[in-house]
Amino acid sequence: MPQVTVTEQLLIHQKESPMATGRFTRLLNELILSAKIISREVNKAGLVNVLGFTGETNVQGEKVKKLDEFANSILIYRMQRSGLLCTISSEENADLIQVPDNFRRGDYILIFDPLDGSSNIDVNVSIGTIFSIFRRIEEDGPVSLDEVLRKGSQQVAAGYFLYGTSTMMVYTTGDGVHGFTLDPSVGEFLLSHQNIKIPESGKVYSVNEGNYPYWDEKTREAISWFKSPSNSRKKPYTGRYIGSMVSDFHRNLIYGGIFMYPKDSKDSKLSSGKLRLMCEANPMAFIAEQAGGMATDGINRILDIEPTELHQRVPLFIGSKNDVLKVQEIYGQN
Ligand code: AHM
Ligand code: MG
Repeated sequence: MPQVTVTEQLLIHQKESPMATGRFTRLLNELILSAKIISREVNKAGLVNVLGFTGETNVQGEKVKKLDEFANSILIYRMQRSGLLCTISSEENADLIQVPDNFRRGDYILIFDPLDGSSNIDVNVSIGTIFSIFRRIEEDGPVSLDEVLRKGSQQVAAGYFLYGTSTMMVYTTGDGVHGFTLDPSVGEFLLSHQNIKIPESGKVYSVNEGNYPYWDEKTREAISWFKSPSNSRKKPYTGRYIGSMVSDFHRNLIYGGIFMYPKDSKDSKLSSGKLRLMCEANPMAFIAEQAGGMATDGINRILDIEPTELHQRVPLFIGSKNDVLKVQEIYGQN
């Protein structure tokens, strides 16, 4: 059977798009190369001295793991030199990362979470890299924060790399969702999941139920619905929670289901949810919608939220359409 590499797929897509210049394809190829390097390090993490904390604290007040730092620096290093970006934003950096004057600037904006689910690194559980790409509106000049704070519906591409039992890349450019699996023997991502569609209703709910005491009544009601034998399935959903959004989302994307990270009152800093709108919720929401699913904060479509801060947090309900609609219905009731 002929096997299509991700680069071939991107080139085919590029030929079909009259606006395409090849720069976008090169940008994705730079991301792919970075992910291959990260994947290699993740795979040997237990063998060399890359596990554990660096001793530093990142912008979110979390301890930085060594692999996070490695993934972040690889992505920044390659992307700054790509000549394709005008600015970069990482979950690990407080401010925008500018392209130094001695490198060429392009017209794309890249936002990423270098290693999502990092609390799982030391225990050999799947983690991932998430990316979101916008095109610059202004023609030239320095990039302001306002140019970056845009609704997710304006993304031109989004995706993730999942470092699991295999390394996978799943992405969308607004023309469906495609999945590729890294064949380590040839070092290429090969098309393994063409035009992924999420089932309309799922059988799985994914949420950190340890937060139950900190949820409001509506949230408790919504989650209880999935566990109830009298829900629309007439039997409780199966609970699956890895604690690594890329992995939880990916499973639900393929099998159907809903991933939830509601707001809670556990920590006042996280009172509007834990996950970040721009580097986590937006790219996943773009993929979910392109696969026929939905993503909301309980009330609003994620992709319609106007960000006011780079590291803004948001409640997230994402996955199969009917499951997300159910949550919206419960939040919408008086
Ligand atoms: P991170 O980007 O610091 O890894 O945090 C995001 C992760 C998600 O992958 C996951 O869904 C969530 O945090 C898990 O949080 P919790 O441990 O509170 O359930
Ligand atoms: Mg993250």
